[in-house]
Amino acid sequence: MKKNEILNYIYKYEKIIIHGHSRPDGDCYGAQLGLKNIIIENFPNKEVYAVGEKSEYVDFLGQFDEIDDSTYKDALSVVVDTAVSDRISEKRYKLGKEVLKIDHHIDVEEYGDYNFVDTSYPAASEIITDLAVANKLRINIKGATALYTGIVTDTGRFRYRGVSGRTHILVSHLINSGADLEIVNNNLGKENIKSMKLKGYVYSNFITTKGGFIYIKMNNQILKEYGVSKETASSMVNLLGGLEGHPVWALMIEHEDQIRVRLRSNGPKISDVAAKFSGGGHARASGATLKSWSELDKFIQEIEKEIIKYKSEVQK
Ligand SMILES: [Mn+2]
Repeated sequence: MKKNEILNYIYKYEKIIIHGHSRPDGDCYGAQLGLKNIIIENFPNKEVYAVGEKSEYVDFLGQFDEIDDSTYKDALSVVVDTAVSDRISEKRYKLGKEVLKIDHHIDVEEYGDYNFVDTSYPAASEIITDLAVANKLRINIKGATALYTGIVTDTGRFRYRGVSGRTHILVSHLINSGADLEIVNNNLGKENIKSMKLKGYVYSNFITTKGGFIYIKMNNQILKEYGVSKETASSMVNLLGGLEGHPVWALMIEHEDQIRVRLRSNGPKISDVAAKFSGGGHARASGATLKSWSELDKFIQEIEKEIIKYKSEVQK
């Protein structure tokens, strides 16, 4: 589906319900609440809701709506920032008359009746912003602040590949529309004593391998001791990025019956390894799952192979 067709479905429906993924991040909130506010601002006669799980981290952008099953009657279900249907946080999206997927992750499942996927966008929020700007739709302050937050968080504050001239042009529209940079910066940069102490733990207990992989293991006991949620702990993965000679890093959290791995890289492609371990994602930012710690050695071997491959390619 072409980008300029997306809005036709929004035009067609009087009721639109916007969904995201479970354990939502800044981009998920940004794209959902950004789109919701664009619809409110430009189509005041339409009914629009954003639904899903709450995230403390980006709760400052606004709250999700509570709706009954009956609300889905004749509604368009939009799903943003979610590659696979398993990850859609509100399973009732299926109750909508039709489903429209808008995403920037590698296209592995066309779960929508209409699917727009473009991996050249570093954030789903950038797609939504582009839609608004290209179609001359107004973006209110709430919407602009949400979309700006989505782009800032998914690009690691404009540092990752994928950030382009387009990103900055669209962000300039968001700033001109009143995006509150200070509120975003203050909220994203909030530090509490628990997470600051946990950073100390990460910096003192990481493990490095000969092959250039660096990781930290966390279990329930550690999370309890530091009084942080799995979500907060997971957000620390990038503390391990940038160590000289270690282009791949990970944060591993023990869950009841599995270990969830957040995997990052500043060179080697890691998404294939992630896919071998029940995960996937972007070439340099992926997630994986280990059934138990006994799989860790195998996992490390696979990562180290990718590092070797990358080093030999770079030398060419
Ligand atoms: Mn995203």
